[in-house]
Amino acid sequence: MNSRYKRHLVTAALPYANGAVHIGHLAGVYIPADIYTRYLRMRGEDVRFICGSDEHGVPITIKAKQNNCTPQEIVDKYHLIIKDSFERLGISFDIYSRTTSATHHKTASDFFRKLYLDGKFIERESEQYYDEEANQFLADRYITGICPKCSAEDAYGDQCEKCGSTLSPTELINPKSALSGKTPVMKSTSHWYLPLDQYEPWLKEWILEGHKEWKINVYGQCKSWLDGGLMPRAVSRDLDWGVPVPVEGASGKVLYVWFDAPIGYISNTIELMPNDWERWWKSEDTKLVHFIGKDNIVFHCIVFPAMLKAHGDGYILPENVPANEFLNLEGNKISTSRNWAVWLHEYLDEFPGKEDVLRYVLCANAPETKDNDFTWKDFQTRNNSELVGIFGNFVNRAVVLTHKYFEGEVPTAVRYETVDEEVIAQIPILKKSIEESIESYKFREALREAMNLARLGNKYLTETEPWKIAKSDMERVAAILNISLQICANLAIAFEPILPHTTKKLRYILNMKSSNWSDFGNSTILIPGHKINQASLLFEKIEDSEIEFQIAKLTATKESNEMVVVESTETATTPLKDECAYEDFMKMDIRTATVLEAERVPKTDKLLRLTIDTGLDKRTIVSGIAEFYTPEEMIGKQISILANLAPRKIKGIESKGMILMAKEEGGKMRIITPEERVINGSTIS
Ligand code: B3M
Ligand code: ZN
Repeated sequence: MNSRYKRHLVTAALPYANGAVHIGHLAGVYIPADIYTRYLRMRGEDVRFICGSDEHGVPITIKAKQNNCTPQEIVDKYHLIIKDSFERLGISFDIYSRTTSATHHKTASDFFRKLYLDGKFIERESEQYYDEEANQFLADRYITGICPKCSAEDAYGDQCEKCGSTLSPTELINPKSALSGKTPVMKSTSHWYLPLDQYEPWLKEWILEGHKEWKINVYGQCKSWLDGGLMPRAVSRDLDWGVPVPVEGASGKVLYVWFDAPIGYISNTIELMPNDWERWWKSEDTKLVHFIGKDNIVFHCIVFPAMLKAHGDGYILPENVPANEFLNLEGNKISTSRNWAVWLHEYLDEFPGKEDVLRYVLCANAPETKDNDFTWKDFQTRNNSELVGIFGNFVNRAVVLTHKYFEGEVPTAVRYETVDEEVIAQIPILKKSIEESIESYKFREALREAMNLARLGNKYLTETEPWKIAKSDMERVAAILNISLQICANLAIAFEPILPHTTKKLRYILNMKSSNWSDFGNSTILIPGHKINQASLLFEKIEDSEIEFQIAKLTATKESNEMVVVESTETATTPLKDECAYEDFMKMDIRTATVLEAERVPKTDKLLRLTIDTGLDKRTIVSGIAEFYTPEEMIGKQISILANLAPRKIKGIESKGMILMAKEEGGKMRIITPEERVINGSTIS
């Protein structure tokens, strides 16, 4: 790194604490940011990696309303889930704090006050919708009505989800307050605006002239905003959740979430280094890089820099803003509200020890230049044929052969042949290419090059076939294995930023104490006579059943999204049964379980034989649902069962228990699934 910078401040977008983190967030922001940061640290650079939860904003208040709880309860819940899952995945933040912290409230408040006192804002009156029953102004999301473009019934004040149009609340036909259902009235309110138009010439110069090296998607978005002409933007809102506007007579107003959130990068740095933070934020020796998703570009490249500029006080600006595009899931847009996602915390529970597989696949498929698709099949293939088949296989062969022929000691290479020299020469070339890729934010490319090192090793072993010459020429075998082990040691360094859990294992196998980037490229990292440990598998094969389970989970999501419509149009019901004593009901042991395997019972139309996990045991149930569900659909579904029904033999198979079904008058049956996945064996009462 020949850079002019003395230190690196790396930030990753602050996730909203109104939901968990999913693979789209990871591929777009957190995995690239973590690779970049780990790489810099390995190079001995002075780095701080800053993140935290974004805990303000309307989506959080809406989620709280839906859940009948306070916004604080919502953010407390998701902050913990997010923080914990990042940690388990090995995202190496130096701090992961939150914007409800006292430090953040003070920092954001001071920031606003300085701009206010310096006369950087303009104050404007405007007419906005007000709910007279709830006594509050309505944020755009709190107003619903008929879309003026496509006539959809339930468009929001800022957007119609049906046709995708961007709207303003006054465009909605027949607007209703989402709080009371009443028709809102217009009322005047005043807000503070940051006059972005005044910063336009400066921004044009700084970005369009000064940062032509930014990624095309980032530069292009900035250019189109700047060419279109900037307008003053409101930085306050009428809301009771957020950082209060620190100005006399502004009660009931808070800072707009996009004003306070980026200040969170500063507050979290202050929390991390209370005495030293200014050196990081106010020195031209610091390189500031923001990792974000494409929907955040305008805020990080235009609004936040204008805020920093307005503040004065020597704040530095980002040197780069490597924003990614979006990741889709199995061909569909990831959606939190429709639960169309792979949630990180669920992945970590369902694939223990496979943190790096997710890191690998999401880096390999990162939507760096265009939207990309994640599929479970691709996940399996990349694991089985790349991680297991190439990387794991090579290391395993080198280590096993070293134990077989040299009792686990690195042998001496007395002489190199041409093929050896060629392989050795490749290592520093790959190193250089990995460095260039990471430093220009091309992480897929870096991963591909690191994998090429493993490919190189594999090919080398396959071509030189040391096992065949072991009888005749041990000196040659020694040279080959020495070189193979050096490649393994180089792999342990090359992959460290991308697959930190795996390289830790690999370093243990090779008995390497540390991994310094400066050793990378070297073919004498492990000295002859150095003792290595026994081989153990770096990666395990992922079976079809594991993938089927995941696909079934998604299929169930899809169905439940569609099922809502079906249910609400039907009315037929069966008559009520006679009264039942509570004690009688309590005799039934009703629980949740998950279907592990499903197959048709031969020579029947209606029966499926299911193997289920009840949390207590694995058992077989025969159920008459084959008319309604195929075996494939049932695998992975969470169901409700009567667990203590006396066992019965059905078609010669012992069935232990019964699946509870919702049965329509017409005979249609659907399984009963908990609204959210719960632990198997949870009792139902
Ligand atoms: N919470 C938006 C998002 O997660 C927002 C990022 C803030 S970064 C300062 O897309
Ligand atoms: Zn519409």
